[in-house]
Parts: sequence; C-alpha cells; structure tokens
Amino acid sequence: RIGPAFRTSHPLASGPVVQPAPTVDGFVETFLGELNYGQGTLLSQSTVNDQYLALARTVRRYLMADWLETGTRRRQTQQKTVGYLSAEYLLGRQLGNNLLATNLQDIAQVAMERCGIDIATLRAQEVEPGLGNGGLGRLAACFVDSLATMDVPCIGYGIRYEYGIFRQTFEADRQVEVPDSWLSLGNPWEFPHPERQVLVSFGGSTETTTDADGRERCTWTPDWQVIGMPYHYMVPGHRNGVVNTLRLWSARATQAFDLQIFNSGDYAQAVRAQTTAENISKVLYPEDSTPQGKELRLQQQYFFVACSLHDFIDNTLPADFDLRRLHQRIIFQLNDTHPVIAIPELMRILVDRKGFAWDEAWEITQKCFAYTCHTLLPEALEVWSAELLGRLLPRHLEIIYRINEEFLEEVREAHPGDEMLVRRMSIIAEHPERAVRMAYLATVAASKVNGVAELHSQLLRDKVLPDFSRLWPEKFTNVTNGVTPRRFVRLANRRLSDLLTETIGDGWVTDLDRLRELEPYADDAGFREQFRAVKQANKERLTTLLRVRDGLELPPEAMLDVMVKRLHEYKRQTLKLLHIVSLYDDVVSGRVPAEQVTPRTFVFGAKAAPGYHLAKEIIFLINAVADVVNADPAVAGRLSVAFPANYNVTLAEKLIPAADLSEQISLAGKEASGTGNMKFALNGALTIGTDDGANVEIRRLVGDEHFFLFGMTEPEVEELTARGYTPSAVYESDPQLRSTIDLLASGHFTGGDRQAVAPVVDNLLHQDSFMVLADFRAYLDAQARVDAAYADPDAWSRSAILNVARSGYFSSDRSMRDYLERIWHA
Ligand code: Z15
Repeated sequence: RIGPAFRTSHPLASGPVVQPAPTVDGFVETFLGELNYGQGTLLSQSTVNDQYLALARTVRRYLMADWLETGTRRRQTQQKTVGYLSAEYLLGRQLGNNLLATNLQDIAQVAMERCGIDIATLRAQEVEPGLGNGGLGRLAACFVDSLATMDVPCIGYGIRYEYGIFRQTFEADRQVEVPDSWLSLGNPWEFPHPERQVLVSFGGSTETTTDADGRERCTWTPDWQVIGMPYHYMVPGHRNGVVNTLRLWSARATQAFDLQIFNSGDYAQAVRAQTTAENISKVLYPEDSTPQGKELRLQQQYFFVACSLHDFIDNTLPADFDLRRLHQRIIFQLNDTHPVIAIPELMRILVDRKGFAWDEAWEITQKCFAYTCHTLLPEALEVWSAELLGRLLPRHLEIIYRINEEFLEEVREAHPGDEMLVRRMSIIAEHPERAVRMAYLATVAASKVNGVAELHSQLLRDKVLPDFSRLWPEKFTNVTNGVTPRRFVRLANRRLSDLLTETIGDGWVTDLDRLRELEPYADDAGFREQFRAVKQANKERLTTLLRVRDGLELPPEAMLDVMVKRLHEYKRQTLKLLHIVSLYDDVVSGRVPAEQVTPRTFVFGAKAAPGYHLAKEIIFLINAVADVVNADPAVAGRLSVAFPANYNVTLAEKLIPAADLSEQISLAGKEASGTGNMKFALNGALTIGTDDGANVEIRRLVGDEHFFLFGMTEPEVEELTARGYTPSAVYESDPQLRSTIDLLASGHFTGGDRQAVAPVVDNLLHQDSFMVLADFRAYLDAQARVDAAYADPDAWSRSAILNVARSGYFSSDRSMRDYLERIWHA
C-alpha cells in the first residue's frame, strides 16, 4: 500500500512542521527524546553509537521543516531543475557539515556537555559515506552543496552503494583492501521512499511492428527486471533555509524473483537469483579513470539512469505535462560518460512509451543533456562492446545505431567524400571489436560539452574531440572546477576561518571573492604572526591525530610537504619519492651535512585500484622508503615520511589545513583539473606544480612569485614524445639521478631485496610513460627554491596569505554560476 494513507482535519496536521527550539534546552530535550524513543535506550545505558545516532537524528530534525518547505516551494514554482547524474558522490561525514549549515555547532556542543558527552567522540563515530573514488565524486558533492547554498533547484541522482570505496590497510607495507560496510551500524542520514520505487528492465529482445496508421512501433520484451528503491539525503544550503535532495538508488529483487523462489524446486538457486538483482548496487567500482568494461558496471549505469529519468518524468513532473517543454523543466548534467546511457533511454521513453516521432524526440533529447568530460587519458574514455550492450539493452543499441546513422549523414553533408572523417567520428568503433564510444554519443547529443579547467577544455577541443569541435565549435565550453569553502575551509580549518572572519567579516563563506580583502594583511607583521600560529596549531592537531591513528611520531616543527590523491602513474608519486630518496642519499653519502637539510615531513595519502599492479608496487616502495628514512639516525629530525593508510575526505580535512607545501606534479597535459590543488591554496599552502590542469589558473591568480612552477609544458611533452623519449639516456646523463635510482635499486630500502624494487625501477628506466626522469632535474631545482623560500618565514607567510586571498575564484559557487550562465540557462 503506497501513496497517501488518509486525510485529517486535525489542525496540527496542516500547519507548518514544528522545528525543535534552537536552544541548548531544546537541543538536549530533542536529543534525549531520540535516544529514548528512536534508539530505545537510556542515556546511562547508551553506547557511543547510540549517542551518535541520536545526535544525528536530532540535527536532522532541525533540517526537516526546511526540507519539506523547499520541496513544496519547488513544486509550486516549477523552475528549471538541474538533474545532476553522477555514478559517484564522495560526500564525507555529514554530522559536522549539517551542524555548520544549521548554525548549531555551539549549541550542540554545550548540549552534549550537559549530557556528559564529548561531542568530538560522537563525530568520530561516523563512517563517512565513501560513495566515490576521488576527484570526480568529490566534485559532485561540492556542486550539490553550492547549488543548495545558492538556492538553485537541483536533484542529485546516483547510486546507494552498499559498499563504498574500500578501506585501505597496509600489511608488510603492501595495500590490502577491506570492504567498506558503512551501513552496518545504521545510517541516520537517509530516508527510504518505497512509494517512489521504479522498475528497471534488462535483456530480452525487441520487435518492430507497424501500426494501422503506418507508424513503426518497437516493443522491448526484457527478460529480467529489478526494483530501484530511492533513498533521500538532505543537502542543506549554508544557513539559508534551503534543503535540496540527493536521491540515491538501491537495487531490490522484484516479486517475480520471490515467486520463482516459491515455485521452483531449487530454493537455494532461486535465492541466488534474487541476490543477482541486488548485486547491482552492492559495490562501488574502485577504478578511478581506468574503466574495466565489466557487465555489472554497465548494469549499474543503466540502473541508476533509468530510475532517475523515470523518477523525474513520471513521478516529479505533473501528470499532464507536455514533454515538448521538457527542457524548460530539467537539464540533465552528465558527470563523465558513466550516465551517458541516459541519452538512448530518454529517446526510448519518448518514442516507445510516449509515442513521439523520432525527430521530435531527438529535438527534445538534445536540449535536455549537457556533458562534462573529466579526462584526457584515452584509456579513461568508456567504450562498451556492442555485443555486451546489445545483450543487456537491445533496444538502446538499436537507438544508438539510428542516432549514429543520422549523425553520420550530417557529417557527410558537411564534408562530402571524406569517408575517413566519417569513420573517425562514428559513435561506433569497428576495431578491435564493434563498440560504442560513449564520449562521442554524449558529444553528439549534448547541448554543451565542457572540460573542467581552461587547459583541459582547450586540449579536449584540440586533441580528444577535434573533429567534433570543428563541426560544432559553439558546443564546446569550459567550466573550471571549484571546491566548497564550507567543508574545506570553514569546517576543516576552524582556526583559519575564525581569523578570516575576525579580519574581514564572515561574508567569505558564501562569497569567496571577498578573500581579496585579505591582501593588505599580507604586509601586516601582526597578521602574519597570527596566520603562522594557525598553521602551527593545525600541524600539532595533525601530529596528534597521526600519533593516535597510525602510531607515527612526527616532528611538529618541520615543513609539511603533502601529496594526497589517488595513486596513478600520471600523477607521478614516484617523482616525489625520487626527491625524498635523493635528499636522503645526499646525507647518507656524506655529500650534504644533515644540518643543511631543511627539516621536512613528507606526507602521502593514496589508494590504488586493487587491480592496478604497478600502482600497488609504488605504494609498497613509498612505505619501504618511509620505514628506512624514519629509522635512520643520519637524517633524524631532518627527514621523515608518513603514509597514513586510507586517505579519504575525513583525513583530507585534517591534512590539508596543516600543509605548508602542496604537491601537484602530474605530467603536463594529463591532469584534467585537480581539485586538491585548490583546497591547499585556500588553506594557505604554497604549490609546487607543473603547468597542468587548474594549476595553470592557480598560478596566474596567485602570481608567479608565490607558486613553484617546474617541468615541461604540454607542447614540450608532445615534442619529446614525437622525438622519442628514452628514460635510460636521462638516467645516464644525470649523476644525481643515477645515484638516486641506484640507491633505490640496490635494495637499501627493502632489506637488500632488489627483486622487490624491480617493478618500479625497471619501469622508470625502460618505460616511464609519464616522463618522471625527464622532469627530475627541474623538480629538484624547484624543491631547492622551496627550501630557500621556507628559510624566510615572513616571506613564506606573506606568500601563503596571498594564496588564500587570491584563490576565491576556486569556490564551487563560482563553478555553479558558470554552469548556470554557460550551460544550464536555469
Ligand atoms: C576522476 O576522479 C577524474 C576523472 C575521471 O575521468 C574519472 Cl573516471 C575520475 C578526475 C580528474 O582526474 C581530475 O583531474 C579532476 O579534477 C576531477 O576528475 C574532477 O573534475
């Protein structure tokens, strides 16, 4: 029984939803009520988890009236909505964010004290929803935060994975993955909505028949179905009374599965079949930028996209809505190629279910989608084999073929006789097997295609989709990424936030350009002193955390040099490692007295995709070097290396505010944007970086003198590639590089085991696809400039303050304004 159950005339039932009083007493009362009636326990008997859940449900109550009100307002105004389609949302912990949004931080803390509870202990109890891999998923979370803060109607659509990104542990220095059962202690932040569930079909066959009036009709007879159960999450704006919705889909088996269970003799087999359906939303694929082409992944993609389109068209729009006006009510933003199957799905809905003619359906569809590309790596562009796609979604494959035929006709008209061009641009690749190029499908259908930083958008036009950008130059645009200042400054760095607010007022939290007002204070010695004290306190907080969490003993005074991001060859964690080994080599070989080495703590955080063997070898090597460097008295007090396991949003919030130096050292032309780079700059770290992704824009804004640039530019990389790159020749020609690599290769860091370092060393010497050795010299020189700059604390602080003051552009609020103006027109 779904749908409204009854109506009543009781006066309380029609009035506004009652919100608990935003006072300490009101909070305590609500909290104890949740503990007693929600958790079914007494304060004196309750566990930390009981208390955390009750606290979360208390905070939730303060958001509920606004959530319901926002929903009502959205239904009334019928404004254009952003349907953000993303397979990943890397949300981070909810409690702190929601306390911040509701302005309840102080009240909650005092209220918990009254109950004899330390609120920090309860915060630590929350398992972060890790429903994403890295930058792409975190970007989606920043974007929905900004849209709520700007009161833009948005529904975030995604998947409620039962297991998020794996928990990383180290055993004998090697990565071991542990399943992330984030739901096991209860999730107070979600609301299941069975009345909005959706049926999704897979497999089977299609049949085309001709109507009495001569119209062709297609019917798809699927051979299995699953139910999509939506779970709603609150997305509160910053203290503005707005709460948008994130709608994540979970797969359930259908009645048909249950009936099969009863009817079949093989009960166990039938139950296994049920499990197959529910597997769809079981686990997040842990590959970042390297798709695996697995059937289950395509099932996930179609599953959440079909649920989302159905949800909006049939359950959100009024029943009599004229779908020719669909684009006036929705723009579906495709977050990379993962949701691109939405394009043939909308065509199928319009043509097969709603009876539109093909051309009319295509016109509607083209206006309802926009596509964001997040990569330049060819291996990251998804391509689905036609065999697999046709087996799982036979009707969608037919639709894709027809879209392609009509598109290629258009190409032929524009460029008669150029069959090479037609083959290059075809949505269907023929080699090594027939396959669908999802990025091409997206580009053909979308109203706009954007890259995520200026350089990336340019390379996207010139290198990835050159034929398309020539055909439709006005379709291509750039929107540089951004990050939410609420989570990554206000929440993560309370000390800096308080200093900023004391100095320029609190407007910066929702208007980050106001940070400009800080510029004059860079020349104020008293302010610099305060700024340094903030950084020092953050470092001490981090030192304590890493001692308790990882048993690491780190000197709290040293320069904190941080490289945190997914482990990927193109990001070049090995370049950082070579720097560390070369500094260590300088001292142990006696070439440089230890006293001349700037004290540094190197921090790494990185997960490797479980099947990415070389990445895992690099993790092993970093850990092995850390063990030896940290234990060697020759560099004691000078060099230490920390690699805390399981880098995630929660750890980022502790690491970034403490950092002095931000490592953004990808090979030029490979990192689409980066967003960690922005978080560091906003927290007063200086960047050492290549001319890549959004580094280019960061450097332009903060100024060359406040940024350590090094390495080849993208055209230089191209040129070297064309000339032919031989890493071994670089090795031979640079004595310091030779000494560094030889020390690594000798087994010095692996107890004499040369075999253990061979995978990484051999790759560097004989392959080095990302030109680590070619940039080694420039990197070391830049690091020497870093040391020299750090020796003058006043000049360093001045640069750090200017980094903060000039990075307001990298707010995701600004990114959202750009999407609104250039793409959504909402
Ligand atoms: C991902 O996290 C990114 C790109 C991808 O194609 C996939 Cl599959 C995952 C990252 C980019 O590597 C990074 O440069 C960018 O800042 C981020 O997306 C957000 O745009």
